[in-house]
Amino acid sequence: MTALILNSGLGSRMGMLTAEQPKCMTEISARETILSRQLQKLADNNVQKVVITTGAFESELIRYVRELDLPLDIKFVSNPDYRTTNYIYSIYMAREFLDDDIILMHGDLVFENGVIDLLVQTAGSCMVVSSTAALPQKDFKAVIKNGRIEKVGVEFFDSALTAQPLYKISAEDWRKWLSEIIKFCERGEVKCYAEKAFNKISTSCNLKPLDVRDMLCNEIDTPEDLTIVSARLKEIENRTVYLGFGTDIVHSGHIKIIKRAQRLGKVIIGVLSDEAVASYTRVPLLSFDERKELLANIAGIYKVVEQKTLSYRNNLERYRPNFVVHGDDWRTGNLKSIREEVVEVLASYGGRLVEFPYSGGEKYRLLNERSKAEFSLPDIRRAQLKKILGIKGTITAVEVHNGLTGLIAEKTVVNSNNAPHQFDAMWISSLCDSTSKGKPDIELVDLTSRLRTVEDIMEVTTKPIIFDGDTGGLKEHFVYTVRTLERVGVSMIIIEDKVGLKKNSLFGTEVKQTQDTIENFCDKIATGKSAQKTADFMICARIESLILERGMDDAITRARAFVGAGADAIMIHSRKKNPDEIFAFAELFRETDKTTTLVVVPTSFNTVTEDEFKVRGFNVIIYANQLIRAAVPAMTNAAKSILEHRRAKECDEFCMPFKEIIRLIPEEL
Ligand code: SPV
Ligand code: MG
Repeated sequence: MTALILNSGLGSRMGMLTAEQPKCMTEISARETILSRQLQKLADNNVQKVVITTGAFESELIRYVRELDLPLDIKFVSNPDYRTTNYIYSIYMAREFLDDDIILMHGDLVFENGVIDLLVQTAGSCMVVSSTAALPQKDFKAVIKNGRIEKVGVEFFDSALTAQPLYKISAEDWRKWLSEIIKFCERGEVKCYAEKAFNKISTSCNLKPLDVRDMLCNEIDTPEDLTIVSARLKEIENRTVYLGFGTDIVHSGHIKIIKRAQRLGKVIIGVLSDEAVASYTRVPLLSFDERKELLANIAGIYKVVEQKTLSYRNNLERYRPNFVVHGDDWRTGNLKSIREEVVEVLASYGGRLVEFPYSGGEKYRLLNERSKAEFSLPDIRRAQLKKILGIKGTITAVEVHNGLTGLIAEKTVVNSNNAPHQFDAMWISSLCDSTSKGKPDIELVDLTSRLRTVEDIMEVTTKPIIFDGDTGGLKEHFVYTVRTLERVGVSMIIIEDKVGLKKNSLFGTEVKQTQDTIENFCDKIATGKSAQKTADFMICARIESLILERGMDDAITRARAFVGAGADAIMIHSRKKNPDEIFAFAELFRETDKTTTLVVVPTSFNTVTEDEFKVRGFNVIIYANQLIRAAVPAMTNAAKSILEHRRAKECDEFCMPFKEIIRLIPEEL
């Protein structure tokens, strides 16, 4: 591609401004002249070859361009007869350098980035027009028929749009136009516009109108034009562009989008808070402060601000950017409703959404996969529970008992309140692990077997794991349990203050169960805490006083003692339908302890919402058995249907097609 800039003219309508230098050297801002801006825009678009025709003040022009020292290969072509000829003759003089795709522009044209970006991206030949500008009396208009430009000139008004002398012309079309220009000049027609030659051959070319509507693209002919264009440029330079950023890996695809955004205005980056990121994907590997620092240090960023929520609304209303830039991938999927809200807020004040094709190439997919894989490493996964508790305050966990339920916990996302919502962690329940093996929940399934379940789940998931450790067994055994779980990457073990043959708590006092003494259980907790090697692993003491109807005082006394012995968290359990005793416990506990993690398993008091638990001071809400309870009736019904109909057709109606199940399963581990 070669750019041809026509700079031979006198520019006499500019008065004093062109008394000692060519018009193209007129300053349009404190930093730019018409020409320096044109050349910079070409360089930005990787157009390296430039031909400049010269005439008046030729040596000043050449010296000036050399001093600009731009990464361009510039050829100067003199039109010695510039006083008596028009630019058709300058083009004729430059003809030997013009055997390429051509960008043709007049030397007094000022345009914003969007115009040249569009021009360069457009395939084939095009000329800049505006469907929103009033038709000028004396300047160029383009006559458009069947989507093609048939005539260009000042004299056409019918079927015409305002046109600007800025073209991109394919080598093929250019050859036709240039050979007509040569014919004109060689028979002495050198005082007309080059467009007169184009009009002769236009039907054999395919010159399309490129409608830039209200974007800045104007010639400067008079000092009045200069005042108007300079003011518009100032306004354009003050435009802001907003980009929301949630990722903690900044790759070349992001840099490309940032660079494109910078061409629209000053870039404000909204760095998503840790909580906002965690709400739609996973806990970020890098904290908010680290991500902010990283982005603030990318060259040319105007401002970096915090975006506290997934919703852009607050920041858009506060900063009122002219543009929001985003990859087009959010048109579908989890962020679709966020996008719709952005469009609505932008429309309320006249902002615009600019979407670039998402750089979802294989390279970036792999990068993403790799960073996700980090979460399956024991050290990283183990630390996630404390991290996410710190970020969110209150989190949820769902029961998992094998790889498949692990994948359901990992991947199930719903859209609620305009944002994606998912579980934060997984609970490996003793009840469900035993049930899935067809065994009672009485500490019969030994640790080796339970670890097999943990391993199956870990192999295919990344979310943090909370392990149901039953009573923890003998203190001497508990030490090994803690070390093993910690080593494989489990984040928290919950042990209940019972001894002897443990039965599931949901039986309450219907079965014989014995509570451990405070002293013994404190000893077990303290021994476990001193056995662990990292600061990330958590031991939670589960209090059975309410289940065994020993009263609130006993529960509170135990809670305080267990925290004193080193427990990182307290789980209070109840099997009442009514949550009153759970709420009463939380209130009493929080009177003196504001920080210890409080865990709840709302199986029987299942009407309480997560928000209410949060308000009452709970930090971990465990849905302890719902997946297996949902699966058993579904499987039983399928079995019954096959038996009743003596075939599988009827059962298929409530079966998921295997194609869909397979989608859950990762191809590689
Ligand atoms: C489990 O899920 O195994 C539990 C919680 O221990 S509960 O069944 O409610 O006792
Ligand atoms: Mg259990």
